[in-house]
Order: sequence, then structure tokens, then C-alpha cells
Amino acid sequence: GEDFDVIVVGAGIMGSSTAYQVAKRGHKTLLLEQFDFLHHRGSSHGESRTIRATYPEDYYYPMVMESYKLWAEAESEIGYKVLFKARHLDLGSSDDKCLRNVIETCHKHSVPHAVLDHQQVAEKFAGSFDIPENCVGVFTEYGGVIKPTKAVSMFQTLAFQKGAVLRDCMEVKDIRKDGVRGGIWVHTSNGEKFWGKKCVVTVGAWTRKIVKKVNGLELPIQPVETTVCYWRIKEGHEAKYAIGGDFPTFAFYGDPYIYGTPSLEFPGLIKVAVHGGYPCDQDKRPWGPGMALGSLKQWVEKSLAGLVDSGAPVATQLCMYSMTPDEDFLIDFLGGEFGKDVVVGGGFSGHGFKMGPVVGRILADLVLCGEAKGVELQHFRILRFEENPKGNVKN
Ligand code: PYC
Repeated sequence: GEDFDVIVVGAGIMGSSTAYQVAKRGHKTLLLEQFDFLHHRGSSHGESRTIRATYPEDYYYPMVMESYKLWAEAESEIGYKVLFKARHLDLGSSDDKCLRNVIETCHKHSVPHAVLDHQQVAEKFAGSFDIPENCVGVFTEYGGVIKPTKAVSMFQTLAFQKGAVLRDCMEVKDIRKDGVRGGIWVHTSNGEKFWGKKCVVTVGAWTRKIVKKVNGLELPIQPVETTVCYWRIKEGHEAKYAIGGDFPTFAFYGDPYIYGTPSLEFPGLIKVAVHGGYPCDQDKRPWGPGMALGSLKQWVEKSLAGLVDSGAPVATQLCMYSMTPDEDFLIDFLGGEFGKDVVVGGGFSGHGFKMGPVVGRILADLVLCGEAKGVELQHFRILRFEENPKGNVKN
């Protein structure tokens, strides 16, 4: 096969934005994908992902803000939009620890925000939300919806325009060090192999499998199948909830964590779903019937009574998350015999898509320069799992 400076394995959002970053900096780049480009079998497909700047963990805030900037830059390079801005509203009990940490993050980073009591939430959103008296809302300017399939396609197109080679239906079965020449060999199931000075592995739900094969490390990254739900907006109110209007992206911090977006992909429907899902085998997916929706239905019936028709969601879609025990990302060198030649990005735990552009920037920095500036990576270290094999579960 051909030789490359950097081989990126996995062409979801993280791999595609990494390939774009690497190619843009003038390096000969190969992007490999095991299935068809833009397939629906992983975590990067579909029509909408939430972007929000509010996080209980303060280290994600700068990453989201850099991403807004990088999303806009990529959009202006390609000439179309993938991110539709909205405001964002976090809801939850006033003593919820995560929501309190969200407010603290806002203070720490001087994010303009308003804390609203339940009455003010009802008034500000014209009766769309009906939350209990002990609940509050945290309102900021930084929300929005990203079109995932279109966004992945954008980064692939930009990478291609900058000279990257893109190959799909190329399942990587091994990555090996070349002890003589240096660099690494990437072997595919169809017998082709490619040499690269360096390699980035961004294989989502396949991370555990590939890393175990390559260097024997057992990572606690668990794929789960999540069910995205769409609800019918009450007749006559459809326009009020369309993206571009006053209705925000939102999240309810509770058990379960529930999130929603203004209507975009299906006019007349809004997405309201539970963050989480059932553990699954990424190679033997159940493809539904999906999660038990009892608590989501109850919450929607109670809190969104004025917004959507009660009953069941009118449409559902499936997607995978790759969960780490602490729900923090994995962004690090693979280490061992590979040293700094192989970088891994994975375990995005159902909240990474929005940060695809900054993760691509960081992975490109790590693989090309051996370090990434302007970001705290200690929460994303690969060895944290070994140091605490049960996982550093938060809360
Ligand atoms: O990170 O905002 C988020 C999110 C919403 C649904 C899944 N993740």
C-alpha cells in the first residue's frame, strides 16, 4: 500500500474532523472507515445533536466554546451550515448537585446566565415547561443543534479537498509497530495494509475491541444502544417550537437525565429523549425495541403538557454511546510499545459530538506535535482506568 504521515482509523465525527485538521496542516493523511461512509451503525449519524456550553464539569466549557468557533470556521470553508444556534435551558431541582455545579461553572467562566424559579420558567417560555416548585432553570445564550451526518460529510469533504485519501469498507483488524523502519502498519480484513508515521484511532464503540487486539489493554468502554424519541407538537403551535425561534435546547438534570431540542428534522415534532441506554454488543446490535420509556413519558406528560400531545413518541431512532465509567472522554497516547505514535480518542459517553471539532484539533496536535495546547487533558487519560479498574464513577 501507500505510505502516509498520519492514518486515521474510524470516520465518524472524531476521525473525520481529525483527518481535516491533519490534512489542513499539510500532512499526507489517510482516513479509513470499516463500513460505508456516513453509515448508521455507530454514533455519528442522524439529524440532530445538542450543543450546549453549560456543563457540571468546568473543563468542558472551554472545549465547547472553542468548538463553536471551529464549527463556524468549517462552515465558512465549505459554504453551508451544520450548526443551528439556539439558547439553552438546564432544569432540575434547586438542590441537584449537577445543576449546582452547572451554575458554578457559569460563575467560574463568567458565562452570562439567569437562574429562574419555576414561575419564571413558565412565564419566559409561555407555558411550554411546567416544572415543580422546587425546580429552577439555568438559562444561557449557548445552545443549538448540529446536523450530524451533514457535519461528518462536511469534514470528510474538507479533508478530501486538502488532499486526504478517504477509503471506506476497510475494516482495520490490527495495528502493528514497524520495528525496523519505525512507524506503524495498519492491516485491514481484506488483506490491504498501509504504512503511516503515526496513527489516530477514533473507532467509537469499537474502541475496546481494537485496543485489546493491538496492545492487550482492557478498556472499560461500554457501548450502549440509546433510543431517540420524537413527540408531536400540539396542533397550531408548530412554528413556536421550530429551530431559529425562542424555544431553547434543554436538559432536565434528574434520574433519568432528559434532554430536548427545538424541532428541525421533522417539522411538527420535537425531540425529547433520555440520555442513556442498554448495554449492547456493537457487532450484534439488538436494533431495538429500545429503552423502557415509562419515566420519559411521565416526565413529558407532566412537564411538557402544554407543548406536546400526550401518549407515546410518534417516532424513534437508535444510536450508540460509548460509555466510560466516569463519563469523561478518552484522549491520550496509546503508550506501551507505540509510545506517542498512536493516539486514541474514544469513550465520548453520549456527550462528545458537539466537541467533534476541538477533539479533532487536539488529536491532530497530539499526533503531530506530541502535546496539545490550551486544554486540560488529565481527565481523559488512558491510565486512569488501570489506576482504578472499577472506574472513577462520579457522584
Ligand atoms: O450532551 O447535551 C448533550 C446531550 C444531549 C443528548 C445526549 N447528549
